[in-house]
Amino acid sequence: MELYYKDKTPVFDIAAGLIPGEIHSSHGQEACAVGTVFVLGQEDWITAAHRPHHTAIARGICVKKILCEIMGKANGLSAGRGGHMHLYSKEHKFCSSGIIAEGMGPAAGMALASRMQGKGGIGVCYLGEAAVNQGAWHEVMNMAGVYKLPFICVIEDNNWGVSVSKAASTAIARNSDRATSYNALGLYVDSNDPDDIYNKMTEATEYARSGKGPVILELKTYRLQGHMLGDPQHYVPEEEKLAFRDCTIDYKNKLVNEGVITESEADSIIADIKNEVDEAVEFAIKSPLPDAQNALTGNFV
Ligand SMILES: Cc1ncc(C[n+]2csc(CCOP(=O)(O)OP(=O)(O)O)c2C)c(N)n1
Ligand SMILES: [Mg+2]
Repeated sequence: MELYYKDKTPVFDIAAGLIPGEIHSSHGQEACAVGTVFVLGQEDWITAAHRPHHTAIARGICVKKILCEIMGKANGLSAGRGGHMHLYSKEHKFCSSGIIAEGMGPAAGMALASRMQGKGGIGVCYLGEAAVNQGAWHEVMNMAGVYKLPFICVIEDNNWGVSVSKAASTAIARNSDRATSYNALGLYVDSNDPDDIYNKMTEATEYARSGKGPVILELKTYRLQGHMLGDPQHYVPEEEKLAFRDCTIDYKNKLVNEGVITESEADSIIADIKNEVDEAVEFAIKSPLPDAQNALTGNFV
C-alpha cells in the first residue's frame, strides 16, 4: 500500500468546489469545434465526446444552461442530472457521452434515419484519437461504409488518451488513413486553425451529403489543461509542452495581422465573451440544486 501511495498524492479533493467531480477542459481544442460545427445546419445531428463544451457552445447552446448542468443545478440542460460529460439539447440535435466512442452508433443511426426520412441531415460524431481504438468505432465505420451513410467522424487528435500517447496506443500515425478500410473519405488537418478546419469540413459535408459515403476527418489539436483539470501532465515530454499552441490566441493574432479586425476590436470581443461567461457563472452559482423529490423524474425505473 505504501508503495502504491508513493507519488500518488491527489492534486485536489474531487468532491470540493463548485463542480462536483472532475472536469475535462476543451481548452486548446476550440478551433475543432468552431471550424466544424459552423459548417453544419439545423437538420444535422451531433454526438459529442466526454470533452464536449467547445462543441456545445459552437452549436449555440446557452452557456448559462451548460454551466448549470456542469454544476449539477436545476436550471441545467438536463436539470443537473447529466453533469459536464452529458450535455443534451433536443432543440440543437446535440448530445454527448462519458463513454468514449459511444456516440458512433447514435450518430450513424441518425444519419440512416435522416436518409430514410428524406430529411437531408447528416450525423456527426466527435471523439478523441484514442477513442478510435474502441471496437465500436470500427464496427460503426464498417456499417457506415457498407450503407454509404451521410456520416462524418470528427477526430480531435490531441495526442493523448489520459496519460497514454497516440504513438503508444495506435498502430498508424493518422487515423484518417483508416478510411480505406471502410470505403470512406479520409481527411487530415494539421494546423488547429479554424479556417483550415472549416474548409476541410465543408469538403467532408459535401461528400457525405452527396451520398458517396462516410468521412473520417482527423484534426491535429492540443490538450492544454491535461486530461482533466488538476492533471499536472508530468508524463508529457517537456519539448511537446513547449510546442503547445492556444488556437484562440493564434486566431486572434491572425485576424489582426490580416487586417480583418483591429487590436481594440479584438479586445472588445474578448471582453464581451468574458462578461457573458462571468454572468453565466453567477447565474449558475445562484441557481438552485435539483429538488430531491424529483430525483426519479425522467429516469428509466
Ligand atoms: C469505453 C470507455 N473506456 C474507457 C474510458 C475511460 N476514458 C475516459 S477518457 C479516456 C481517453 C480518451 O482519450 P481520447 O479519445 O483521445 O480523448 P481526449 O480525452 O484526449 O479528448 C478514457 C480511456 C471511457 N470513458 N469509456
Ligand atoms: Mg486524445
